[in-house]
Amino acid sequence: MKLVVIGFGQCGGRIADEFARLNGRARAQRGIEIITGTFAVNTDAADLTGLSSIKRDYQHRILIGGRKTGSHGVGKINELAAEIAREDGDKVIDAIRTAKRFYESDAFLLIGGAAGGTGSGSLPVMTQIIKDRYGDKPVYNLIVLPFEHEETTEGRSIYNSAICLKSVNSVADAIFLVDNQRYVRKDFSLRNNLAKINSLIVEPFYNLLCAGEEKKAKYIGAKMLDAGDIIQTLAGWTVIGYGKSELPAFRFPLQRSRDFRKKSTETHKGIHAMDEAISELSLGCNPMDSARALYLVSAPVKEINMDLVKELGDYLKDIASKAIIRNGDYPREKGMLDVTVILSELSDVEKIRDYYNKSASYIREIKERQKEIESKLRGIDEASKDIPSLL
Ligand SMILES: Nc1nc2c(ncn2[C@@H]2O[C@H](COP(=O)(O)OP(=O)(O)OP(=O)(O)O)[C@@H](O)[C@H]2O)c(=O)[nH]1
Ligand SMILES: [Mg+2]
Repeated sequence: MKLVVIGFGQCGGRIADEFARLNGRARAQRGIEIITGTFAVNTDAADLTGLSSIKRDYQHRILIGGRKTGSHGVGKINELAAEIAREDGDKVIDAIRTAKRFYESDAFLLIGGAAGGTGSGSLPVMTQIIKDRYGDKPVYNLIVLPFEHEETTEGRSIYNSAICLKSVNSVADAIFLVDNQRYVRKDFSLRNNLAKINSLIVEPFYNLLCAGEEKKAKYIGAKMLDAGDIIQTLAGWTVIGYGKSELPAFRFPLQRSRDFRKKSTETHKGIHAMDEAISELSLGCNPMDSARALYLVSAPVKEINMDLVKELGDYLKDIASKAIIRNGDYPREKGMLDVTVILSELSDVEKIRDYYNKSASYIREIKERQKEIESKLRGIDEASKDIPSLL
């Protein structure tokens, strides 16, 4: 599957930059292109300069709202970013249109952080503009949810996230939800290592996007997973996960796959990888709430057999029993067996419900505070009424 990737704001831009590197890796290791164009859009010129893999010209690093913000960002005011995106959206469309291999793209992926200003505000508006313009291609979002410490120290983080999520839900074809806090849970040192988190966020997309673009017969699986399968799977709230099992570097020739013991070891390793993929999903959710799911197993050709694929299918069916499950195998990996899982069309996501509820009380609180300020100001005005003014 080939994507057009566009990152908004600092978070979105950096993750898009990571996707540009992913495409470089696919090209160098496998001779495959998985991305037809990578762009970063920001109201902050310095953030655009800080990227490394996205092309440096103004058609790929796109500055919007320069006049309104002095090119210094919108300082968390996502309403302002939404307004700027409506005014400057054409700049982004022009850039996409001029990308050389745009016509080969299967879908768009728009990325941004929900809690900031630029990404949170411009991404929903640009999703709508791109959807109106290119009705025939799905438009997907990847939305990064804030760390816990951001939620507790800054009310605006939750409020911005709620607005962003509600807005994209009505326009995007599917929304990948990625919770920053999940990566810290795994390894606390990651809290300060955004680059590492970004590479973990992007990793599950590697085999997923490569599998359907594979040209060499020996790397095409018994059941190839292509863009059609992915597009059929993706709808609404979506999470993605990735897990792997290392394989022994060398095996004696006697241990052929016909050996039943080896087969069961492979299955065991496959289940281990899938278990990891499910427990490391990009956002915590209940798999039972998913209506569509997908898994892709990738390993050296000798390690993939139908038993393994079937066992993995049974395993996923057990925990996501209401989902239509699509699958594929990709005999490409070396030295490991990995599993990518997508759970899509989630009917409930606790975290999102939580954002909506908390924001509703935040809005009430802000209104109260505003009233209090106004009444105090009236008091001062009242006290000054007999004082002459120089103006
Ligand atoms: N995973 C990840 N999260 C990031 C990164 N940069 C920022 N964030 C998160 O994104 C949110 C802030 O959004 P930013 O992208 O910095 O904000 P922005 O869209 O540039 O908006 P303004 O700076 O307010 O104009 C916070 O929740 C951060 O934790 C990143 O590189 N990776
Ligand atoms: Mg910024």
